[in-house]
Amino acid sequence: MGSNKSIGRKMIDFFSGWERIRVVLLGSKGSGKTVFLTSVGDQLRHQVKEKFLKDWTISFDPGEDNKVQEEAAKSGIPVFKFQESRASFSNGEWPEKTQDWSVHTVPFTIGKDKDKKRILLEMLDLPGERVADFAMINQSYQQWCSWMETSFGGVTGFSTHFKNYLKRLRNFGDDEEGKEAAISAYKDYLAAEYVSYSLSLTPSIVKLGRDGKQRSGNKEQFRDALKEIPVGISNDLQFIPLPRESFDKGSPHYKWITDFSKGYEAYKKDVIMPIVSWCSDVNSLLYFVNVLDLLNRGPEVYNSEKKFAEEVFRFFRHKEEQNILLKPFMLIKDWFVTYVDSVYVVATQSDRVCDQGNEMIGLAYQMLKEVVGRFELEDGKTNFLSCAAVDTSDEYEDGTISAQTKDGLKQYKPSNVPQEWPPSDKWSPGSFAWPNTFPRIDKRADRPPNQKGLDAIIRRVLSL
Ligand SMILES: Nc1nc2c(ncn2[C@@H]2O[C@H](COP(=O)(O)OP(=O)(O)O)[C@@H](O)[C@H]2O)c(=O)[nH]1
Ligand SMILES: [Mg+2]
Repeated sequence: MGSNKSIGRKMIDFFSGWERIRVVLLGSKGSGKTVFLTSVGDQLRHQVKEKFLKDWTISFDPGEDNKVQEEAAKSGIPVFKFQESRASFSNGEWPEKTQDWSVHTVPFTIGKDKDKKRILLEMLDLPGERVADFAMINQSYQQWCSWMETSFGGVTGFSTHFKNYLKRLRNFGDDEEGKEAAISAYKDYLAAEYVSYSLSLTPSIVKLGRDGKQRSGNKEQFRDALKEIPVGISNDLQFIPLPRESFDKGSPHYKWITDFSKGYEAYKKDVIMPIVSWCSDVNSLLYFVNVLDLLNRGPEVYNSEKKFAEEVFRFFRHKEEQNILLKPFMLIKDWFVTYVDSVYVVATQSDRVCDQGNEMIGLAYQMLKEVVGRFELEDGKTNFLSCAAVDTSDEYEDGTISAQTKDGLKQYKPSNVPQEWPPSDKWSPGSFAWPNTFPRIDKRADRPPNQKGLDAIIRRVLSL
């Protein structure tokens, strides 16, 4: 087994008796992170040797697991509700979206001949939207404001909504009423931006809540809900971005800065730092793409997700670039960067099509090869893969599959996955359609669901 850990981490591992491996699962809502987390947890807890890591023996000790889960709960990061999620598989359902970000820790021993290791696999389920707040790392309120303005407003920024918001701010007086109006204008902006995938939807708490519970509905419903939702951790600790000119002592909004800074710092400390410090020492980044869903939804959603992925990846860098001598300078240049040592892109839900995993990988590759290429990782530290974390279908030689759909058990021929993303003028939403399928009902709790491709992913993650 390979290892590429920092000396500090090696020491911690040595004293705790565990080799800790950290993974961030990143992807937009519905890309399959929760299902993956549940299935992997189950495969490791109840290894079926012919089907999962067959040249290795995995043993799992429930008593030890209890201790580990108790420890994890103390960290302040939500603990993944494994049992609940796993139980939904048994009932032929998908896990509910009640908790959208959490850490799943699985302790196990893996061995081959005399080579045995106690591994603590820690996987963070991170909704892409939360990454919007990563720009706050190592930035003061003033620096963050200026970053927001440059990225989304001003001459260079790409959000007309943000430019609009900055313009509206000028109309508001410097009193309490003016401040309320400014916060409300920012909420209008958030609602306008809500429909697009954008890192400008920050603080992400407005959309994800504190523990990742997604607010849904259309733009109007979202704006309506925002009436009750503070922009920050509480009504007294709200903050909104202000343009650079507000930081001049003579500016009318200068006196809001003290309060907004306070709200900003509290938000950073409470909501963002626990996640970011968790992410500061990550082995692998797994980026999930729901290729089939993107094909179904058409070019507009594809483009916005692609751009979103590009923005999100800017917050991650390859660990080896972290040169200690250069670090003081890097802090200025890359204030908000998280380091990883391998990046894998995973095209999910391959069981919904028949034997077309390679086509799915091809599409994910076309979409993300440039962003992933920027990491300049060596061979083996980056890959494009596909999986069906829960394989819901049986495949037949004539290219048909049979699976449980919302209309019951159906045998059908799924559409072909194209070799390339279609050109925009020939691709409208709905030109492809793959039915949603459901897990097969199986009440046995000691047998993990069938899967495809998890083996290859986990071998890389564990450096087997
Ligand atoms: N057929 C199939 N559907 C899946 C699979 N993984 C996820 N899905 C579907 O995608 C939905 C969203 O998955 P989830 O893991 O909750 O996505 P998340 O938002 O990224 O955590 C599920 O409710 C399923 O409908 C899979 O392996 N096979
Ligand atoms: Mg989820």
